[in-house]
Amino acid sequence: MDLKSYLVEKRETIDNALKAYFEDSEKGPSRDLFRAMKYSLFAGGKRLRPILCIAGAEAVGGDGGKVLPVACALELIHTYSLIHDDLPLMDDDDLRRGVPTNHKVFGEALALLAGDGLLTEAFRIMSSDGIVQHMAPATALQVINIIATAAGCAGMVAGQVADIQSEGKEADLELVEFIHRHKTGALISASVKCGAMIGGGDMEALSAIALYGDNIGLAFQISDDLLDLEGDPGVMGKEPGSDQKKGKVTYPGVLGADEARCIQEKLVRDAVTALDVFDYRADPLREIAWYIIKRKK
Ligand code: GRG
Repeated sequence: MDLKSYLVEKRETIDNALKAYFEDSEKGPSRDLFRAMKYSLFAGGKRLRPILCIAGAEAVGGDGGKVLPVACALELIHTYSLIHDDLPLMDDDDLRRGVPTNHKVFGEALALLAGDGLLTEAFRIMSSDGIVQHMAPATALQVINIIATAAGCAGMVAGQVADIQSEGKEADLELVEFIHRHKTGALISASVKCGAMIGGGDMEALSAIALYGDNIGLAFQISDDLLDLEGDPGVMGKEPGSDQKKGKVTYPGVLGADEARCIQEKLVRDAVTALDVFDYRADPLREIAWYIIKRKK
């Protein structure tokens, strides 16, 4: 399969769906808030999480179109996390996705609130009437629960706290794995899992997808560590070396780059093996797993 055209096609579908949620949003008294939300949402993200959600549904023979509201909600949650992560009180970054970070353009208060708005809007979308046209109410509830768990204090928020608290400290493999699985892996894994649930996957399919998701989630953050060490700033849209400057706990920092690459490759191999229970419809998931190793941004 041609992964590049698959990603382009899905990205366009997701972008159109996202735009529809924000139509006319800049006309009312909250226009500045919506401008700030849209600034980061449409700043050129890869849309990895929503694409994984769609590909998860397709892998189990489901209709990728039915997951679109949840796929969009995942991108809203991801974008909120980036805006907050870039704030001076957290990572204090000036550039994201190749453009000035949200607070650099809109100020800290509006950036904070734009993140809050995106997070809350995600849960509004996932709990709105339209969602049960695509899935049973019990499935919708389960999906919302999985995503809230992955994004909240048992997932991404916990990982972010551990990441901040361990800055500049000695770390071991257990700590770096905790940070990476929670900060980044949890939402990635939930994306593909929820897609497969909405797509109607049975227990065997869902446990295979869960294993795939957990492995690629961690592998993705290891690529991020490696890119920060040796990536091309022109392609990444930000300067490398920031992890080291901030004393971040990373896989290459704990194990060295070669060992980190070995672990990453094993994670991806195991992820792809977990997909053996599926036919060609899981090919996009297989290709995405290999892309995680090869990605340049
Ligand atoms: C603020 C609660 C809270 C959490 C923040 C996601 C996160 C937790 C911090 C971001 C720090 C960071 C750069 C982590 C590396 C992995 C990662 C999430 C990279 C960005 O995701 P991509 O590559 O971004 O999917 P795009 O821009 O393509 O959407």
